[in-house]
Amino acid sequence: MYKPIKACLFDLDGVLVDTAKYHFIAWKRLAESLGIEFTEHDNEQLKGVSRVESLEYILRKGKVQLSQAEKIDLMDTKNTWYLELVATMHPDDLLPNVWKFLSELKSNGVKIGLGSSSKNAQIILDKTNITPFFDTVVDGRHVTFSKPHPEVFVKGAAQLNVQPHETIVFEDAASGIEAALAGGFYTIGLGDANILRAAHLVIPSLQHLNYTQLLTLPFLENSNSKA
Ligand code: B16
Ligand code: MG
Repeated sequence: MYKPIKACLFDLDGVLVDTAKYHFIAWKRLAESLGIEFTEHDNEQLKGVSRVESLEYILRKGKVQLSQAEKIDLMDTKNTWYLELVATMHPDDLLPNVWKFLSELKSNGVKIGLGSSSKNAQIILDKTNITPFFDTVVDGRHVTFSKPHPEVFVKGAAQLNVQPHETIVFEDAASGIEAALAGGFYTIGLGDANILRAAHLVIPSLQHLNYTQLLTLPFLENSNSKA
């Protein structure tokens, strides 16, 4: 017997679209303007992390101390550069199989929610034409605590009127998996199994999953559940 899944909550950056590459370009430009080196490794640490905490990470790395007003200016600058890149996005920028997988969930009555740290999430959903798939969107504008706090997913489940143990969270960031586990959700990590090893299952991307497989995932067997 497999536990039925009533809802799926998706992280955005790195799960549905590859905006991490845009965050990287914009943060690197900002860090270098302050004389601070910014690497791919640094970018990995910032996945799922809020804008303000991302800036704090960079300033800590460069041992730079700034006033609150200066920090706000820098975040605005980074976001302007980031949005210039996002403005070029279109439906082809969805990661492979995303459209098909969301369509399958929708036609089988599985509720769909977004649980993203990004305050730009709605713009990206609109640019890629997937807003109509979502029964709820919870993002950086709606939460007090960022991942690894479970708030974004707990709010999403509440808005969908489902329980965490009826819901799978899809995440590409260690902080996101931690957040979902803290909220009592099933978790599928998308990406590197070393980084996401706490998840119930890790697969390379949504390209490797369809609705039929979702019904018989090993961790949904009643006897073998962490959630
Ligand atoms: P913004 P997710 C996160 O989105 C990104 O992974 C993270 O790198 C970014 O700093 C954060 O959103 C805030 O984004 O500056 O657009 O508000 O992965 O939780 O969908
Ligand atoms: Mg992400």
